[in-house]
Amino acid sequence: MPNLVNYSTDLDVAVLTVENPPVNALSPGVPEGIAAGVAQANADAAIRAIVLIGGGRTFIAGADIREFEKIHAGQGGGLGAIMSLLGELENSGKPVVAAIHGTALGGGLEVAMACHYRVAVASAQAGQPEVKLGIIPGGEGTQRLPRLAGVAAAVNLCAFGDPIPAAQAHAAGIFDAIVEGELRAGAVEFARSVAGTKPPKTSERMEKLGDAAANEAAIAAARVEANKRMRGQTAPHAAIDAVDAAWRLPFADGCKKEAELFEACLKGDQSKGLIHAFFGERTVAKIPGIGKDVPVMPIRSAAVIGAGTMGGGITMVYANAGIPVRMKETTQEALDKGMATIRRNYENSVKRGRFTQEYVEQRLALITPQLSWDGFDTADIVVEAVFENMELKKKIFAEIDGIAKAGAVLASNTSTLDIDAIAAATKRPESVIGHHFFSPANVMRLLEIVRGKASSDSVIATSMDLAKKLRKVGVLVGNCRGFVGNRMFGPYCRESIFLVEEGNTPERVDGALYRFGMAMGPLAVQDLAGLDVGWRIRKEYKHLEEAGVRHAELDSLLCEQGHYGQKTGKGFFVYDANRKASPNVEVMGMAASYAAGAGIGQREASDEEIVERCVYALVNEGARLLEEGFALRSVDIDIVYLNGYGFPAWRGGPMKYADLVGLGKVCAKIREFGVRFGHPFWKPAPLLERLAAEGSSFSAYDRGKA
Ligand code: 3H9
Repeated sequence: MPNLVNYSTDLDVAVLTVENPPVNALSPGVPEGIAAGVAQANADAAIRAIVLIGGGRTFIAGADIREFEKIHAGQGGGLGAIMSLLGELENSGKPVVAAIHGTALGGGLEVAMACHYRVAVASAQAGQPEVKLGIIPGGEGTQRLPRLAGVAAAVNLCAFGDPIPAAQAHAAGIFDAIVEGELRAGAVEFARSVAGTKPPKTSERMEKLGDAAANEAAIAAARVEANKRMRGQTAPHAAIDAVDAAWRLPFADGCKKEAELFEACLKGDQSKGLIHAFFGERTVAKIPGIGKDVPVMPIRSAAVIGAGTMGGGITMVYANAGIPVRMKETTQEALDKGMATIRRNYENSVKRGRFTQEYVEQRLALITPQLSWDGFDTADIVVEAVFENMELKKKIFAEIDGIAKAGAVLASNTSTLDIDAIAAATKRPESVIGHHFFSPANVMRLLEIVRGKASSDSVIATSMDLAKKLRKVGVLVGNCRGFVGNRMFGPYCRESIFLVEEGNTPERVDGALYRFGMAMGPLAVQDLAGLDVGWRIRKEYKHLEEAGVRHAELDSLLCEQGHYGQKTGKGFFVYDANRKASPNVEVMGMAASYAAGAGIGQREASDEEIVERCVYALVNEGARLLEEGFALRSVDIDIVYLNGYGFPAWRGGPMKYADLVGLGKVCAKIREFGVRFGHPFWKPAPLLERLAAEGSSFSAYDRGKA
């Protein structure tokens, strides 16, 4: 086993330094190394106290999440050494002081709480983020944390998973002291000050456990909050149950309860989905063939063309990242309107407490609204965000080509158009790339980075790096109609509309998908995006439609009557002045008369059928994208759907969900739909068919490509 814990001494204090970069996770060898260090220090008469510290950028950031993946895959992986370490630390005859910088998270905080004291630098953070991985603290954290911080603070940390800064952890009683200056020296000094005293055991502390009435109120409040903030997730409730046990049961029994709950969560599909999402978010940043040697251009200034919904949102994204940004429009009126919207958005953020007034002023100062091309010749990136029209975009790119400096990134925010055709309007197609932001751009985390056939490696690497700086999740996709997200969204929406045409109310269809976990139902999303968008595109591509194949028609019928969704107050739903939706009583009548004319049978679909038709439509198109190479890996598709389309993270994304259902079952159902509906699109994608026949999965396919 490699030596992952370094033992050194500072006179009478032993210092155990965890050296397991990048985040000092408790990988196999780390708990054993710490335990060995504690034993060595206890056996050495010259040592009077022990400091546990992390080497590099952080204290221990938790258990090694790869071990959970191994457990999920039935490939071993164990936590036994962590569990025995906790007892060995607490039972050490010589006091152990955890010295914390960076992040003490999950198992890292649990190890620190099993130590006798915790000291931290002011910039440190502490947290139990396990619920974000679909599990709960499994290293006795739900039992020790309430003993240090009280039930109310502990239940919030364990149920919602957000870390807290050192000052708050100190005030709560989790940290004993904040160290000014150098951490190691401060921790050694602290350790020396407690050497020779009886080490206090957190498990034996009772003074913070409070009274029944207050604890019950805190637990009940956390449950209400969990239902609101983490709808559909089981881990937050399991975490609440475990913390509840801490004040009701003796420590050992509480730990047993925690272990049962932890085990149940770890075995469940939600942890598989969330752990897939955790690694997925990091995997998408890795582009095969584009290594660290590819130069990344620094983006210090930006220029955006268009001050509409997208242009304004993108401008805010740059300003929020501290990058000075010019925003150009063609008329003063449009420019003023765009700036007014930006100001209003910022004001709302201040009202909601998201930003301070001072922060907003600083961001606004970074934005230069203008009608001219001034400064476009020095910008490191030019982002086009005008109306979705190819001729207009080509004209603008030809214009930018004549102005932008050599080497500048030229990005289009198109959501459907051909990047290669846009790039061909310039004499430098290698500099052109798609940056497809999702509306509202300043809120949605997804950025589809669309690679044209000429986009240079450096422009791709720069875009991926920039995404991170803009606090977006950048996913590299290929250049096909709709790219990854919207190409899949088409079949998903089609099925939702078909279901209404077959006699299911929009409330039923959206309700089933909302209960599945989608942030919004597909019909409400279409109302939000504007039904006219799809209607116009459909008219433009009418010539490509296959004769005799059923198409969703109800959205077009609504548009023909002037109902475009939220923007006109009516679509699949009716909207009041506050955009609150209620049923549109006219929809079912329209659906019935259309269906009668088109010979579409009326039948009520179960929740199961609604979910299967809509979600498997996503999966099947996803499989095609994967096979055609427009998505690099299935996990890229999942990350697109989790961050841009409100797919529930605890289901892992559409492709992971299909893996969890079993590709054999998904494929059989798609074939069954094919027989039942006779539509050519209900034909399993060849890749799906092959993987299903092999008993394989999309995740295994990804691993094969890695
Ligand atoms: C737990 O502790 C359960 C216990 O209760 C049970 C005890 C019995 N394991 O995010 P970054 C990798 S559950 C394995 O880019 P940053 C990550 O994949 C755990 N790997 O850096 C990436 O790899 P790569 C509770 C991990 O500076 C690299 O490290 N803890 C782990 O932006 C850098 O990561 C958590 O949930 C891990 N625990 O952010 C903390 N953590 O380079 C999860 C990271 O190959 N981690 N990696 O792509 C985080 O939140 C962030 O990584 C952190 C650093 C804030 C620490």
